[in-house]
Amino acid sequence: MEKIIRIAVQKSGRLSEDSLKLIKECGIKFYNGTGKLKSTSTNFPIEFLFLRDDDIPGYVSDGVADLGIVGENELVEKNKEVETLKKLGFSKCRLSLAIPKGEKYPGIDYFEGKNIATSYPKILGGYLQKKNINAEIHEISGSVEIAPSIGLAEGICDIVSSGSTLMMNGLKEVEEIFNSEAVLIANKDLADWKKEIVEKLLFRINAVQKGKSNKYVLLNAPNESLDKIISLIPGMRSPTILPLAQKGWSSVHSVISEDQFWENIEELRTAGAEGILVVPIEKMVI
Ligand code: PRT
Ligand code: ZN
Repeated sequence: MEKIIRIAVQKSGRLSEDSLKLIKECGIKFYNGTGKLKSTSTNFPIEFLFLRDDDIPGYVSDGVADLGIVGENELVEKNKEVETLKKLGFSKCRLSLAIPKGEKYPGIDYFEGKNIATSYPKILGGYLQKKNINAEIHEISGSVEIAPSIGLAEGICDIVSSGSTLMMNGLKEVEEIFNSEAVLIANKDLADWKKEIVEKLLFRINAVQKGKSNKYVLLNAPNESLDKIISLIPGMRSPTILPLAQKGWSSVHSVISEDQFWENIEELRTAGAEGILVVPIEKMVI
């Protein structure tokens, strides 16, 4: 038998594009024709299953797929036994309670004895129990936002990203109950040879993620301020210093996290840095 692992990714929806982008950035090539439900990589021992996101936690816990990429909201709601290997940083959203805009909201007690429509009965049920609120959970599978206006429920609990869907439906967000992003999940009983392939994949994902959160910085500086500048952008081991054609000046090359770059930019300029270039990094292995 050929030794390949299987990963379940969403076929089409909010997770698909970023999931496949991450895999491509890891240098993994595959054919993804429309309507295809399965595909094998041509340069990495991995096979893709394209599924509805609702089915991904179950396929991974049953071992039909070894890995999966799914939103934490779906994972927790489905309550399947899997291992979460890594947060992937995309498809960020929150699960929130919302009520009609015109209603006064005194606090979570508002929901006592009320009807709440949601596609996430488990997460909502757990939250209400923790808050000691007795409410009726009305499970529906879609278009949750219209439930109050058609008299189906007094409030809703749904995924919010920008908030514009709530606004368009005359609702306001009153409690954030769960934060979610895409995660890489794995079956709990992977064979050792599968774990080795998963490790290789994780190594690549880490290199891509590190690269994304860091930038390559090049700048020119007068030699007398080099010590100060090196202390501001110390880089991985230490920065590269190259002499400029103009005497008394050097070019400094280093790596810095994007956040730190913005924090240090003023100090760099005060120290005499000029001609500062910030360049994206594709992959980073330290
Ligand atoms: O067909 P399949 O079952 O695979 O897909 P799906 O329709 O169930 O899910 P899909 O593709 O809509 O979302 C997949 C995952 O993306 C979700 O499980 C979340 O983890 C994540 N995600 C991120 C979102 C959103 N952002 C999001 N905005 N999922 C849904 N929404 C919807 C939300 O339901 C609401 O209708 O967008 C609306 C709110 O968006 P805003 O920007 O108006 O607030
Ligand atoms: Zn779904």
